[in-house]
Amino acid sequence: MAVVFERPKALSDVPFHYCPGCTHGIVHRLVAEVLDELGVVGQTVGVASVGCSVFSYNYFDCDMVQAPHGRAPAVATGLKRSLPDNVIFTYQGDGDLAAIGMAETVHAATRGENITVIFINNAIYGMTGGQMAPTSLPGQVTQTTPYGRDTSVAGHPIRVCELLSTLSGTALAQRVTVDSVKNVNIAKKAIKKGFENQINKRGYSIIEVVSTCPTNWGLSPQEAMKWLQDNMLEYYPLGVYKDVTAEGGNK
Ligand SMILES: Cc1ncc(C[n+]2csc(CCOP(=O)(O)OP(=O)(O)O)c2C)c(N)n1
Ligand code: SF4
Repeated sequence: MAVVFERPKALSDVPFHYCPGCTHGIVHRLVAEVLDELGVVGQTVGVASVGCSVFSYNYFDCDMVQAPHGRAPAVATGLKRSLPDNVIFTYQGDGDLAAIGMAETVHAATRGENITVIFINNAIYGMTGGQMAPTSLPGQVTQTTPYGRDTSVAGHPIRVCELLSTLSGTALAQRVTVDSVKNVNIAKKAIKKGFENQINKRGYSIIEVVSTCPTNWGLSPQEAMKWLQDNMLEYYPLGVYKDVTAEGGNK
């Protein structure tokens, strides 16, 4: 019988612990499919961060390092510089990348570190119970903004791709989501481009995936996907913010 669906080789045979409706699992699969297609699993080192995806080191069947507290880009820098022929990626949430890890992120990008960054923006701190993240939307109710995020007190959400696209060392800054088959396919292409950039030594690539956290948003999986579509995509428009391979360089 023809095989129509199977687990990517780059994923271990370990069940995910993610909540129902959480998009971490979809993105894990896309990264694994890309590693399989590029034939680089045996030479890849992933860097897990803090947050729900800390356990990604159990799921990706390549070498993994865990870098707490936003230091994933710094650890990835060291790995890539000492192992230039290996493929190095980080997998980071918005609390990790855009709060405690923002300095490392900006400096790795501006140095043009030749790494691939998978950035999961679910507008909240998932693992620790739903506190406000730098990416939480204006008015969004979280554990630490029970009356909604007041931008006059808590500031405005950070648009990471727009910010990093201004830096010379950034090769690719693209925002995608995984709310439909069409968008899953676009997301996979972007992730593949991010890894191909690294193989071709083009510099820092970031793929931001607008994601769900049904558990901490207090919504069902279906409601969460609709909330993402109705609220997040307006503040975080999908698209390519910088692509050095595009005609004319930047966009
Ligand atoms: C310096 C520091 N502050 C706080 C924490 C606690 N902490 C662990 S995970 C996390 C939230 C991570 O959220 P995010 O990166 O958005 O990932 P998610 O769980 O939503 O996937 C926090 C605050 C920590 N580990 N270190
Ligand atoms: S708490 Fe949120 S981010 Fe974490 S696994 Fe559950 S749905 Fe996903």
